Amino acid sequence: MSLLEKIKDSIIEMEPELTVELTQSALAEGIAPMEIVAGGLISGIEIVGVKFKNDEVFLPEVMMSAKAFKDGFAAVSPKLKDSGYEPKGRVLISSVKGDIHDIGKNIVIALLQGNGYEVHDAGVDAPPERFVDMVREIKPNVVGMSALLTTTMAFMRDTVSALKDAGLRDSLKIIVGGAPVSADFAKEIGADGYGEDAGEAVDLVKSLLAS
Ligand code: B1M
Repeated sequence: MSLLEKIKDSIIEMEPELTVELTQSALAEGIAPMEIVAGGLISGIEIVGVKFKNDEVFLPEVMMSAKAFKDGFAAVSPKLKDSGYEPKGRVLISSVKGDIHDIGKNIVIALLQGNGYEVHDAGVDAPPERFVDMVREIKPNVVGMSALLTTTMAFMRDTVSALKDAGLRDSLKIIVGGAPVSADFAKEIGADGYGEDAGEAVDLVKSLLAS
């Protein structure tokens, strides 16, 4: 089995330490960083994404696989920058103010990274001002907000308003997601789209950046 296949399997098998070890071995062997990402890490997390959608694996497995992807990606990403790799777009994502749920958001991040996007994670409990500051600094093409509580959904609206007030709204697309959020709510607050799950979030980013 090739090293890339081993990396892919280590993600499916939820073995973050092994993923990092194998990624480092692949770099030491001179395999191109983008090949490691595309042929190893992405191949693995994509399979996990499909299995999750089909109810063949469940949350604890996805979280461990997402960690394996994230750790492997962190090991290779400095080399990617050196190799002139161009991401498909830049995404800033966070759980909104008052909300510390981040499991779903982290899966969205892993799949976006797996699909070639540069993702900046603003963490959890991010007030509108943090989004504004980070948008100024990072200049993302897309801002993503996640909320798991009906009480924190309101901060999505406030964040959209804060981005408008700061004159930044027209420079980017806004997507929202999380269990209590809906497509109607997204429309109501002036977001550009709603993703029901991590796979939909990736499709949404792809289509918004293509339009
Ligand atoms: Co909390 N919690 N929780 N919780 N928690 C819920 C959400 C709840 C539904 C449980 C319940 O009562 N049945 C309920 C919310 C009720 C409501 O308002 N509707 C709830 C509550 C009330 C609370 C507290 C208030 C409890 C308390 O302290 N009294 C408190 C609030 C803390 C806070 O945020 N301020 C709280 C705390 C916690 C823990 C810390 C214990 C823990 C979070 C750990 C963590 O995230 N690091 C936790 C958990 C784990 C849950 C449940 C059990 C699971 C959430 C989860 O991770 N789901 C949840 C009940 C449930 O959902 N069954 C619950 C799995 C995850 C993969 O799905 O996050 O939906 P999800 O993400 C999906 C999609 O929604 C979508 O893609 C993801 C992957 O497919 N998606 C996006 C998510 N973000 C997206 C963004 C996008 C696009 C798609 O674009 C940007």
